[in-house]
Amino acid sequence: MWLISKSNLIAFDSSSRNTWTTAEDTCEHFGGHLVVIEDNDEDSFIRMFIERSLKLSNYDVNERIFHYTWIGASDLAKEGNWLWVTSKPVGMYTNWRGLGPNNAHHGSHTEDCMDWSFGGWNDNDCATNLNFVCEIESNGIP
Ligand SMILES: [Ca+2]
Ligand SMILES: [Ca+2]
Repeated sequence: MWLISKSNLIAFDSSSRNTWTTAEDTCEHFGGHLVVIEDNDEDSFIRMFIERSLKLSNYDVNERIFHYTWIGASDLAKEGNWLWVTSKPVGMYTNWRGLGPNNAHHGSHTEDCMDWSFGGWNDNDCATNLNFVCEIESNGIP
């Protein structure tokens, strides 16, 4: 499913789950990147977009609070230093859920990749297979 947001294209495929790095590679394959959310308007748009996509695919929206989706930020380069895939720092606008990133350990992994849910953003294990949202900026469309 593709939608226009502020002249950018947004895509979400509820049937496809990947690790964060594979998700980013997939978005780049289409000339974009994992979605970057820089203000409340964009966050609201993504919420509406994911909700609509899930409904179209008959996902049980009652379970939506548990539905985590990769978006384009990580602290892979330096722990605690959250950057969007566009290299801009995360910080002007944030919507962390709970107390924010906790870098919780799952086995040998830490949490360095950002997921989005209806409850807000979270740091998650980058190797987790999640749905993801791509964004193609309008100047990236051939
Ligand atoms: Ca981390
Ligand atoms: Ca976490």
